[in-house]
Amino acid sequence: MGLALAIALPCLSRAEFPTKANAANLVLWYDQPADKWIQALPVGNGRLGAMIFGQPEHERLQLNDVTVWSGNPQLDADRKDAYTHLPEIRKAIREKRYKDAENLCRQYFTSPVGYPNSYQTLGDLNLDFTLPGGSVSDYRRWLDIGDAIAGVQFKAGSSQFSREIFSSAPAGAIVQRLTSDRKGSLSFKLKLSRGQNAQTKFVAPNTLVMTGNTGNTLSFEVDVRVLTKGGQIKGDGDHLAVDGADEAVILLTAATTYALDYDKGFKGGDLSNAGKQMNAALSQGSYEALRAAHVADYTKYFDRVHIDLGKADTSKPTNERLKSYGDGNADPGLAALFYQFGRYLLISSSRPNNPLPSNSQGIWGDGFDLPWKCDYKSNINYEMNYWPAESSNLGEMHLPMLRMTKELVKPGTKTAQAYFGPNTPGWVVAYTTNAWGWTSPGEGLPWGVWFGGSAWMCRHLWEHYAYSRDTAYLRSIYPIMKGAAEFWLANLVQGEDGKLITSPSTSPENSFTTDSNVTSTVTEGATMERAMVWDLLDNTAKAAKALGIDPDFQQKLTQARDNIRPLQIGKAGQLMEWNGDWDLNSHDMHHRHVSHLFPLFPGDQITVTATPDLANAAKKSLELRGDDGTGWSLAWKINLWARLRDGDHAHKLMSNQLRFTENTATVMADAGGTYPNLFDAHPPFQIDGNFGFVSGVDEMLLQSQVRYTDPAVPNQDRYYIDLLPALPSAWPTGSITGLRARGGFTVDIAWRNGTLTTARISSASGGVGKVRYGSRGIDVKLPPGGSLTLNGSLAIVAAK
Ligand code: FUC
Repeated sequence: MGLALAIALPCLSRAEFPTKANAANLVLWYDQPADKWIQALPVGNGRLGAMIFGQPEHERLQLNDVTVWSGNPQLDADRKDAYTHLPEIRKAIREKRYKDAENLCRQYFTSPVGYPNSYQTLGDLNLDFTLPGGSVSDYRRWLDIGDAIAGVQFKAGSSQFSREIFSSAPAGAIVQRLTSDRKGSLSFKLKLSRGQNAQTKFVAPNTLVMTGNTGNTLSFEVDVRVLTKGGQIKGDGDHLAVDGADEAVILLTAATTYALDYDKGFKGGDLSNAGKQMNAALSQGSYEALRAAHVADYTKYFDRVHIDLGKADTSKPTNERLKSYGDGNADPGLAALFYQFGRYLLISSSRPNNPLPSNSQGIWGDGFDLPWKCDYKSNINYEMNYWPAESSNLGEMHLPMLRMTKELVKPGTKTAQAYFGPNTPGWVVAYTTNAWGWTSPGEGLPWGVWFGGSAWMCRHLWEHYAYSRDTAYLRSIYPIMKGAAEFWLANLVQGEDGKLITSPSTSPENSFTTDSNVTSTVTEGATMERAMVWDLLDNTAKAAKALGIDPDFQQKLTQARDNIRPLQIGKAGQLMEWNGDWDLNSHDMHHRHVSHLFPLFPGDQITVTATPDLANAAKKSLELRGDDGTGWSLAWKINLWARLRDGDHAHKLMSNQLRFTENTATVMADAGGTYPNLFDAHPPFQIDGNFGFVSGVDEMLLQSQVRYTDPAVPNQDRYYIDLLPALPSAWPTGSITGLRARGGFTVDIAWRNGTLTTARISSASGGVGKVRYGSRGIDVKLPPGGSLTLNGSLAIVAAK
């Protein structure tokens, strides 16, 4: 309290932040304040976030905390006797009475309770300034993703005003500094509020404290403290006022009672942490110290990857630049900025110790009932958030998701037994989850009845090992994978051809029409579920092998995997989505979900080298789906075209995703794009598209999913490292450093005129793999800390 922050005044012009080679292309900037939320700029420390509007007179920071969810745990969301209806559902499907099967599923295989709980806003911090007379001029606001600091600068009358804002992970606080070039000219009223269930009180001499709750389970506290140089602070009721200060620093901390702990009813967080964190932030001694600690903490992650895709038109405000990209003006730098912005968003919404993972809006959501509850939709959206975590060198940001998966085992065991029988082993997650450990199906069709969530989440558990080679980690999560696999080993059924399939089965949110013109959503053996179970059994077997354990179980896994009905090619040459060749009968050929292409990406069952016929079929399916979609759908297609090694087609999808839009209505098809603040538009805002884009760029420049067996160590999974597998002609010259490849590698790549010039492969842990480029290849075996530099012909030019 009363700490005098020594505030030196670094000039806030862009030239002051030359920390990176292409520093100017790491800045989102605008010459107007934000009027709408989709124009405001996000900061976040993983848990605590703000959207900054940058209004000169009436500034608003819309606040979020990743744990602020409405309602209470819904521990009894399963239909207890659902399993007793499983035989009749399966029978109806086998007898091809698909409408009956759908009705039975709706009646008996959904959840009997509603799904009302939503992620919510934490509130608003409003600053109402008394500005000197005269008009506002020379306005600029920005977000520098190179150091994760936002700023606002303008003149009012003849005085210059500046603001710097960041959300610091080491301090656990949002920090804001206000300065002016004229002494005593900072006067403002500060208000901390929330539209529901909260009260604010002034605590003398300089603090506001807001407390409240979102229901019976979760309470929160937000503390705001103002430190000034010069001037006076007065408080009154629920606000405080600063009069005539030279400078001000505003610190904001928050805490909630939430804990990711199913056994404790998701309680255990301590509200006193808000005050403790405030004291810890104050003990840093100065604004500069807080800022330096924040920048050091953030850049240790962000600076791992640098990307240069060519010309970057940084002269225009970002919203204009985005519009002009859509006009066809070549600005590959915008794709590079959008790529790095996605990495920024992941670091800012999913720090390693986050109490919850990044949700469908990351941590940024304004409202009390957010779109689709802003939850963790496991039929694509949740996983897409984490597609770039490993490949773009942010493996630690994956951890909140991996911890959440562990926490779903107990409720998922209940769901497995309720729907598949009391003796069913293992655990399962259906179409979504949330902060309260939801694992049940939904209350309706077509989204609700789909049981692929656990398999897809386990792919992420495995991938963290595939990239990190951390065997102790693998040992710790293996039982979770094993449980998910045991569930499916017990619940696969034999199809008419004797092959293993799932039943009932859906292809997320899509419907089929049979040749006899019956339209339904429920069948058996839909391609995606078969592919996801294949993937789960395959990854679990690889995990057991790598750990050298469970030989009998390994055999069971691989036997069942090899007995799953193979992927099928239909009459149009497409990869069949259903258990019948019905794709061409569809009433919605361009459906946004491309679920049956899971085995191409993110799965690895289809590769252009090992299964070229299936890859061609996947290509046909993609063509049938078309090049439009919702934001995340476009992003998925970028990754799929990259896996098909068609860089130009992937780039076309990127351009579609980088379409300027301000549409925030819910549109289910073909309106995907990008908002002025570079948030992805489903529409409405959904962050999955931002993350899917990052992964798409990674897949265009580097792939490492194709496996080979090393006869010397057959138990170890080994990978080809494919350089520039889908380089588009729009990026003739460029470089990327710091990408990660499976097998424990870090890869730097440079190219010129569309051709590889240099690649540097290094490995902290030591690693063995095969590097490929075009028709050339080279075996790589690196000791811990070793590296190899190759030229464009893959000849070794340096080794360490
Ligand atoms: C699934 C998708 C929708 C949306 C929602 C959050 O239901 O089909 O397009 O992304 O999740």
